[in-house]
Amino acid sequence: PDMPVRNLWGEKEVRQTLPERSPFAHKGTFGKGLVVGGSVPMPGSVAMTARAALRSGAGLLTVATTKESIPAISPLVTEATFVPLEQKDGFINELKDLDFDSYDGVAFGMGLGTHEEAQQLLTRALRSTEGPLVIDADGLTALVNVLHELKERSAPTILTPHPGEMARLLDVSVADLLKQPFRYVRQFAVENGVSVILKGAFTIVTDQSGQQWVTTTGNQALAKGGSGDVLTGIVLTMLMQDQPLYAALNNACFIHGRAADLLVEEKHSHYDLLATDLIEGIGRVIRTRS
Ligand code: NPW
Ligand code: AMP
Ligand code: MG
Repeated sequence: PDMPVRNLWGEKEVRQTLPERSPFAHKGTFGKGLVVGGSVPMPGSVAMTARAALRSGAGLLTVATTKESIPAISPLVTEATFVPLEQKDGFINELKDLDFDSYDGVAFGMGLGTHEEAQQLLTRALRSTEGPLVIDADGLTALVNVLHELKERSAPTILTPHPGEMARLLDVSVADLLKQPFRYVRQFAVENGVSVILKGAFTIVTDQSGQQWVTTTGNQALAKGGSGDVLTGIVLTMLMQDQPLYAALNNACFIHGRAADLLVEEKHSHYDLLATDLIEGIGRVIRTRS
């Protein structure tokens, strides 16, 4: 829209950057990821993020969520381990025992809720995470009030807003944002020292230096609850692989969108494809890198 699209991220770029895996690798090689979020009303959100992270190749994956949600989530993600957190009214209300430091990457905010405590939880995550931190969903809602914390971080921070969430961060209307998405997001990313994945029919990746790329994979089958939670899991794992940050973000968007495209070609429709089907399509994209 407001910028000529020069940096399209496609198959060629994926092949050049997504690393082959060493036959001598061990699970530590591929990253220890942490997913923080989920609640009694939204257990599926983190289940999808965690499972997508595992299907994308995370070595180890931990979910920190309310104690009460674990029985609902754990059967959906057998391979993950759990940190049970204290809850109030079904939502996480403290992160006391959580050691952010012992992970290679953290994803924060899916299904977290928009209760008063969410802001303090986010602040703790921003201050304690010394590796890459991905903030999504309700984490982005909480971020609106603590934006000043972003500049204090030395490790990469990655935001994954849909246009509604991005507009809230910018304090502009969705209509205004979508008139000039490249300009708005570039300015925000550079000013706050973050990378941003602005999701939509075309997804725009912006790194903290203001460089921008576009992925055109994906289709209207993704316009359903849960699609974004899956993307966050893929992003988390890609960030823990041996590739530059911008490649990790773009490869995640490519894999997510292409999985939806292949599933619609091969066995689903725009109507019936579910976010969980998408998770099972990740492998097909990574296997052929196309
Ligand atoms: P509308 O509705 O079109 O007027 P919210 P959320 C707007 C969890 N989930 N272009 C939209 O506008 C998430 O993880 C849990 C333009 C509305 O104003 C979160 O924790 C699931 N506008 C939580 O739910 C599965 C757009 O943004 C606002 C837009 C809330 O997340 C589902 C909506 O944003 C879900 O992922 C677009 N493309 N997209 C589970 N199974 O547990 C959205 N908007 O209020 O932050 O709500 O995104 O649904
Ligand atoms: P969220 O709103 O957080 O669940 O994220 C929705 C995900 O689905 C993002 O990755 C979007 O890019 C993707 N998506 C939604 N609608 C479309 C569409 N019409 N075409 C392509 N991708 C879409
Ligand atoms: Mg979302």
